[in-house]
Amino acid sequence: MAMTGVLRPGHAQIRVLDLEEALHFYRNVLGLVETGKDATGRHYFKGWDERDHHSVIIRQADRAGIDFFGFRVLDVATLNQLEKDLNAYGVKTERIPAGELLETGERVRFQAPTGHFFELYAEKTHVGNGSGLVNPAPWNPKTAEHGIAPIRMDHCLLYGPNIQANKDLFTKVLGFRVVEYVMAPDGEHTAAFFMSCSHKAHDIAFVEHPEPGKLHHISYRLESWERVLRAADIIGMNKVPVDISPTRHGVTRGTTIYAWDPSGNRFETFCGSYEPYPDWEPIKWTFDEFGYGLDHTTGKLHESFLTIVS
Ligand code: M3P
Ligand code: FE
Repeated sequence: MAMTGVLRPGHAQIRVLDLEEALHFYRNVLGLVETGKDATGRHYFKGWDERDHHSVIIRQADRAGIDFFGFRVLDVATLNQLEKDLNAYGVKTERIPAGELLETGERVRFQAPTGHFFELYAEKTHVGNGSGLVNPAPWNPKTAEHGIAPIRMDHCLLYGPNIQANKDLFTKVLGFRVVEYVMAPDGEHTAAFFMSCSHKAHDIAFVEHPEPGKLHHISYRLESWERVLRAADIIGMNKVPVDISPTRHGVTRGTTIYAWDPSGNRFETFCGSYEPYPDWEPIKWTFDEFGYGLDHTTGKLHESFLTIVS
């Protein structure tokens, strides 16, 4: 399938309460690769198999949560066109100059109806995964074995009001499609949308929630279920607070763990899922079976998962 327009999740800027504690966690427990620090004190990270300069930025602040989530688009012409399309749809945009984030080109920022800030950008320095582009080794023990060591930042799940309007914006203007959705208990409204701009089961998901702009989780992809269980060992060895221990989701069929960084930002380590084609019909979950959508082993509607956000 051709991939044009919005290509993929590119970066998330996360607020942390104690920078030193967060640095230890992101470097050594989650095991991201640190790629830079800027003049404002922000630290930059990537998963070991990512090729762009960074995908996770952390910033010290007095409350946890997410500042913005960025998507890489095909090229500068696409960026300019998508900005025009957003404006024509009635969404105001702001240009953030190139270099404001290290090694990143100009960004187009907008606020979605759920209150979250999103950015589109076309350029970020390609730093590679350390194995080069000629006869590469499959993995590098320095980066792929240190901590949980996800291959990439994969997607996020965000909580806020008006998810139907977000779904319209992302599908009508940004080229996303709904892959799965969850009905509310009333059987009429939608409680969650899982949407893709690619071959993945989801690149972003939204859950209806009264407070705007909230982060439910940033998800990191691992290569296998064994790696998810290895992540569980590392989580236990470091006494990381856990929300849901290893299980499978019914929704999108990933195998997963949910836990919290030291500031209370939930993260997910997952693998699996499936690769939907663009012509596939979306999958619907009714609320009475949603426990199995969330945790397919127990069918349990984990209260903490449904209510705790940062
Ligand atoms: C994921 C995922 C829910 C399922 C969430 C699924 C809200 O986070 O990565 O597949 O039930
Ligand atoms: Fe997820």
